[in-house]
Order: sequence, then structure tokens, then C-alpha cells
Amino acid sequence: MKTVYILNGPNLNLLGLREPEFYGHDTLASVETLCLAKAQTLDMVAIFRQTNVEGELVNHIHEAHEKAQGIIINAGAYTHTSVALHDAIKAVALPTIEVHLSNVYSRETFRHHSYISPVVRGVICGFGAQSYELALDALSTILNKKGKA
Ligand code: CA2
Repeated sequence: MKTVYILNGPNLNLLGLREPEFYGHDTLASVETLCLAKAQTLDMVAIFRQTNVEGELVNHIHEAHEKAQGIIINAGAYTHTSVALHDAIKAVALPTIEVHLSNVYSRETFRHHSYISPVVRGVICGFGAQSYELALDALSTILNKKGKA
């Protein structure tokens, strides 16, 4: 059974409380429930984490290196600022998918640049909670292909 770490960055704990025009009405707890159920259908185990602290996200990425075969990450605003996350994702070299609930390209220009996009396998944004489900599908395909001729 493959294990995937689903990591969430700053302010995502506030989901469902404000700005539904960008993030929908889901709460982080409901996104977690959706992800755990989706992972089960793919015969995967999902470990779901959220932190507001940049260094803790780095630690979670390091932990994933020990305990998981892939990472899905919504780094929140650190997406647009963090060289540390870029370095951590590059260092662990696990297949990683960047996700965003909102379509960051339809928003302020400061959200158009991601420090982590260059070191991930792919980016999914704009589909609300479904962005995470699509990422799980993609990661499952990647991990099931691995090791096959
Ligand atoms: O669209 C996404 O998933 C983002 O990663 C969400 C981040 C934002 O900084 C990124 O540019 C795009 C924001 C996290 C959630 O912030 C909230 C703020 C108020 C109410 C609810 C959530």
C-alpha cells in the first residue's frame, strides 16, 4: 500500500470561514475527509497535515521522505515566497504535486509565481477541494507506473 503525505500551509485552517468566492464552502476538515475517502478508493493511505509555520512544513516534507512514496502540497502563501520549500521538495526527490483550491492565475499577479512549481511533477489549481482529488488520481498513476517496464 502506498502512503501519500497531503500537506497544507498557512491559513488553510481558516477554510470555510471567509472568502468562499475563492475557496468554496469546504472546511479543511471536510477536505481531509474527502482526501482520506479518495485515497482509500485508490488503495492508498493519506496522511493529512496543516501548519502555519514554514519550518514545520519543511519538517513534514522530510518526514514524508522517511514514511511516504509521494507528496501533495498546498503551501498556501509560502508557495509564492519560500526558497526553503523549493529546496526541501528538491532534496527529498519524491513525486510531488502542487495543488491550489483557487485559480491563482486569475488572481493578483503576486500569486502567479510559485517557488515550488519548478521542483514538482505537476500543478493543479482552480478546482476547489477537487484539486486534491485530481492530485491523488495523478499521484496514484505515477506510483503505479513506477517500477514497471
Ligand atoms: O488557492 C489556494 O489553495 C491558495 O494556496 C490558498 C492560499 C493563498 O495564499 C494562495 O495564493 C492560493 C490562502 C490560504 C487560505 O486562506 C484563507 C483566508 C481566509 C479565509 C479562508 C482561507
